[in-house]
Formats: sequence, structure tokens, C-alpha cells
Amino acid sequence: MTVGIGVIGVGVMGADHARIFARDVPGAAIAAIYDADAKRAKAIADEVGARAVATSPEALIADRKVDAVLIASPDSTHAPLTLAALAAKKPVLCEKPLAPSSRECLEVVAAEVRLGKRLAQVGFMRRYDPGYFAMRAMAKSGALGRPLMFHCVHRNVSAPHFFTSDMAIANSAPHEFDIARFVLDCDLAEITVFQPATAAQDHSVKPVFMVIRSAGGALVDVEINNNAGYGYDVKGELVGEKGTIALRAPAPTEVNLALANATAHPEDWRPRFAESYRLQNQAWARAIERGAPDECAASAWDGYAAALVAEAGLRSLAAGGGVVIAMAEKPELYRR
Ligand code: ISE
Repeated sequence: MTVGIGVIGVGVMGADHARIFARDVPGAAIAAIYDADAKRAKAIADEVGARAVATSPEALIADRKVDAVLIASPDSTHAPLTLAALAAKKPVLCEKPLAPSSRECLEVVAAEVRLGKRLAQVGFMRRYDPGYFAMRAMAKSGALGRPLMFHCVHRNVSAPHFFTSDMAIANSAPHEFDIARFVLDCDLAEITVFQPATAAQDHSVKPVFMVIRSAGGALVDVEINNNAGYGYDVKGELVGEKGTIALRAPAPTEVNLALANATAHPEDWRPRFAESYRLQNQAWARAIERGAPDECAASAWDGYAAALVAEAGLRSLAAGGGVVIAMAEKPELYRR
């Protein structure tokens, strides 16, 4: 069986997803593409051999050749389009965030509960990164003893022009919020956000440093620095009672020159997480064939959890001090 994928939004990420499905996902083909920029939609459709260019997201969702929908349109459209796909009973892979607010995420959760089926997956692709995956497996095995601390660093070269200080917490950090829940296998209970007083005042996107208490008791610290300057750099180290496990960024080469040894940093997250996107999309296509979500998939509930932690983080940034993360009651559908 070939799964027909409809891609809504072919900006940077949507176009990459379309290429991954066309090139690297056996058993999947791009059935239709929609983008607000019709020229761009046509160019990507030609590139990936898509059957059709849809005239609207609704038409794409309704297309009978579209078995499943990938959403990579602007953030504010994620929840409404996910709800539309669920109404058509079609599986969805929605780029993060599931919605800009936890309230809207809960609307998606409620729709799935009414359906009695998990059809939505959020694109928290780091769950498929071999490093984080090994970290989670090791934490689960108990080999490190009880988890004590999880150190996370997330740096970008420079923030895009539309980025605001709040987006460091609402847009970048949700990756860490989700991966901390995934690796530690528990929810996050309280967050305190700091900013360095030494950051230049005219600097609109300041670094943030967060300390999070997990429900299991381990502490998570997260540095988000959207203007690190030198490269895209994500670090993670889980500290247990007996040892630690840390990520090593994949580097295809190292250069030895002029008495120095160097590996290069990517410019953005796409090369760093290329393998994660591939594995995520392959697992999603297999899950559609099977008719059951992938074990590692971030569910609509996980999308809600990340949005809720971000909201608590923004409150902490505004008012100072720790903010308790009060999760709604988890519906049976999302309990393992
Ligand atoms: C950015 O906001 C994203 O959306 C990417 O997924 C992430 O990897 C990047 O570092 C963020 O800043």
C-alpha cells in the first residue's frame, strides 16, 4: 500500500518534509500540496512528483487520494487544520507547536477523545534522534541509577527578524520541554526563568536560562540562546546517581590543520536533526499503515504539555519566581 500524503505549507520545513517523503520514506508518496503561494506549491509539487496542487487546505484534506496530512503552515493555523483533518478521520503530522496556546491544544485533545482515537502527532522530531533515544533507553534501564539532573543547551546562530524574547520560551524551548518529558518519562512540575542581567538591553531576543523541577524530582536546566553567533548547537547531558550520558552531535568530518582539530557546526537545525526528521517521517508512515500510533510519537497531549510549560515559563519571565505547571487531567486515551 502507498500512503498518499498531503502537505499543507511548503515553506522551509514543509518543503523539506515533502522531499523526505518523496525520497526517503518507502511506501509513501506526495498526493497533494497546498501553499498560500501557488507558484511555490507548484514548484515543490513538480520537484517531488506530487499528483496535485490543491486550491485550499480544505480541498487538500477532502482529496480522496490524500490518506494523511502533514501540516507545516504558520503556527496559528496548526490547530484549526488539525481539527479539520480529524473531522475527516485522517492522520495528521503537525509541525510544532500543535497550537500557540494550551487551550487550543486541549481542543485537539477533546476532538481525539470524542473520536476515541489518536490520529494527531506533533513534530517533536528530537524523539527520533539516536542520541536522545539512547539517553531515554539508558534512563529507563536504570543503569545510571536514579536521574538527578538533565542539562540542556539550545543555541541558534541568530534569531530571525520576527523573533521576540517570548519566542525563545514559546517557540524554541518547547523542544527541550518535550524531550525532557520523553527522556525522564514524567511531567514537568514547576519552572523558573532567568535572563542574564548582562545581556545588552537593545538586544530584543535575550538568552533565557530555565530551571525546571520534574514531577519525578529530577532537575532540568535549559539554556536557550537564539543569538549565539557561532553555529547551531544543541547539547544534552543526563546525570544519574552513577554516571552520565551526553549527546554527541553528528559530524561527518573533522579537520586537522595548523596545530588545531576542528569539527563544523551546522547553520540551523535541519542538518543537525536530518536523521531525526527521516526516522520520524518513516515511523509515521509505518504507523499509518498499521493503524496505530508509533510508540515514540508525540501525541496531541504531549503538544498540550509543551505549550503549558511554555505558558508557565512566560509567566515566570514576566513576574519572576517559580510557576507551578498545573496540567489538566489526562484522558484515558493518552495513558500508556
Ligand atoms: C526554532 O524556533 C525551531 O522551530 C526549530 O525547530 C528549532 O530546532 C530551532 O532551534 C528553533 O529556534
